[in-house]
Amino acid sequence: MGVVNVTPDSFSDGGRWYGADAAIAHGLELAAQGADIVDVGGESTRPGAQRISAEEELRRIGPVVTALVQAGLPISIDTMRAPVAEFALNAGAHLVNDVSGGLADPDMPRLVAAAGVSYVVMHWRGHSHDMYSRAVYADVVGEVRDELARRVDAVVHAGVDPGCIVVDPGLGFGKRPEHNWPLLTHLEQVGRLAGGTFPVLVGASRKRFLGNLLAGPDGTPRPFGECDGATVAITALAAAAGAWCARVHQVPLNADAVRVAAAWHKAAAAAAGAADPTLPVVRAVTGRS
Ligand code: PMM
Repeated sequence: MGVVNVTPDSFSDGGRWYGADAAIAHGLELAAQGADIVDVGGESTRPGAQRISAEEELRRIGPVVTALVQAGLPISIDTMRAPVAEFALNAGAHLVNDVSGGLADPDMPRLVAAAGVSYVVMHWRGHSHDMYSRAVYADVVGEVRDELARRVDAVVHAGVDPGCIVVDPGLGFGKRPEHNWPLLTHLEQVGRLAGGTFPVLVGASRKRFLGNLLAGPDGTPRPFGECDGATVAITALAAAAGAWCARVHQVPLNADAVRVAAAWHKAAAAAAGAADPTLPVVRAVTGRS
């Protein structure tokens, strides 16, 4: 999944694709580079971000979603707001990526259910302006799984087909570096919830915990744009562990990493005498494997 942030202030690429023309060109470029899905968002969720109005969010994403759908790309709309998702779905978007997992706008699960599209339900404890105040866990994997399971129950109760649900541990959202790493090493458990087993999306790309990991000798975090190698490593490890999707800013090397992981899976399964475990990379969105 390639990211198009139509925002002036996203933490790693804020402002680069802010105008509609630049954002549309970038979406087309990501698809040409191998993205199976292009994720379009108009509201920054960087730590400390204040919310923008629904009108402003629509103004940012409207022409971009419309043009990329018309170009035939599978489009995901990254929004917490039902009216924004509704616009995108009417324009032909294929997937709703809701970082609040249906908590921010109670109308969202019903809207997604009625549209019958795929729904990314991310683990989230509250809006970005004070998200770190909620980054308190005794057992991060257990608590994220319990809270995700409750959100999955709620959206299924609202009518969403469980077969359309993708879950996401929400790396960096109300989580400090020491919380992100155990989630990454337990992706299979994150997808295996009380209500069933769900595809998992991983959003590690250029996040602060990678900059911290790669800090210089004086402790200065590595700048966001220089964390793509670490992102590719996470994509390979996550895909080899069975993740369904990696949401990334820089597509070419991450697309290669996904292909390496698929070959790795296939060879491991052949050696074990099991059936070909071809990863369901885009089936839930496009009907294709
Ligand atoms: N992270 C960001 C935005 N949207 N969506 C999902 N499903 N998972 C994520 O981890 C996620 C997301 C924030 O990153 P960005 O501002 O660099 O795009």
